[in-house]
Order: sequence, then structure tokens, then C-alpha cells
Amino acid sequence: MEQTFIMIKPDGVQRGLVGEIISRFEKKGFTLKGLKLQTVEQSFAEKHYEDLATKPFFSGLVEYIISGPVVAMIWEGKGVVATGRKIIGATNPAASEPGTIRGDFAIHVGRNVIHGSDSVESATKEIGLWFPDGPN
Ligand code: IDP
Ligand code: MG
Repeated sequence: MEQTFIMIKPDGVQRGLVGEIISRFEKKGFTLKGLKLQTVEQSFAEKHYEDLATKPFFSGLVEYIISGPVVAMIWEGKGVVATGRKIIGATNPAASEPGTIRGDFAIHVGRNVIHGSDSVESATKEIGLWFPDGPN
């Protein structure tokens, strides 16, 4: 069964959006397969976002992700990667539709509350990075 990696970023945790976000994935019908609160180090955040290393916002992005605890999750279900991205909404909240998580809860691209894998391949890689011992 298809799985995706979803992370509630530090702003989402600090603003008390964990329950709301989990609820949206649950109500859609997806299954929670792994969950942990974790504060990551700079090198780990750089590894997670290694594909974006050449972007001008990379260092700010890494600072953002290490600024507080995040909630790392594995969600499972039919089409969960693509549907998860729809539930999350467009990268820049200025373009995210109302009804999506970013559309409802964010304004700035640099504080956009949540991460979701962008492909099945990325999901496999990210789940392996964040849950190296399996979904414990
Ligand atoms: P995604 O999170 O929707 O997959 P990516 O392009 O993979 O978007 O970018 C990863 C993260 O980097 C975004 O969620 C956002 O937090 C941040 N980001 C992307 N573009 C910008 C930008 O132009 N300025 C600042 N931060 C950005
Ligand atoms: Mg991405």
C-alpha cells in the first residue's frame, strides 16, 4: 500500500495545528502508520532538503526547520502521495486554495506549516531518512 511522509513544521506545532492536521488526513480515510515529535539538527535538515541546496532560500529553510520540534508522520492509503499534496495545497500560501491546509492556515511561503512528499520515490527516501528503524 502506498505511503507518504508528512511533517508538521515548527510553526505548525507552535501554533497548535497538530490535531487539526492529523484530523484532516484521518477524515479523508488515510491511515496513520508512524508518528513522532522530533527536533532535528542542521545536518539532518540539510539532508532532508538536499535537492534544494542551490536555492537562495536554502539556509533560511534549514534554520526554519531546526527552529523547534516537528511532527514526523507516515500516512498510508490509495494515492496518498498525490492526494496528500492536494490536502496540503500549493507551496506558496498566496496561491494555496482555501480548504487546503496551507490555504487555511498560512500566508508566507517561508512559514507554510507542513511538508509532504512530492512523489512515491521521494516518499520512500524520506520515510527511510526519518524512520530508519521502521515506523516506531
Ligand atoms: P513543497 O514544500 O511544496 O514541496 P518545495 O519547492 O519542495 O515545496 O520547497 C520546500 C520548502 O521550501 C517549502 O515548503 C517552503 O517552506 C520553502 N520554500 C520554497 N520556496 C521558497 C521561497 O521562494 N522562499 C522561501 N522559502 C521557500
Ligand atoms: Mg518539496
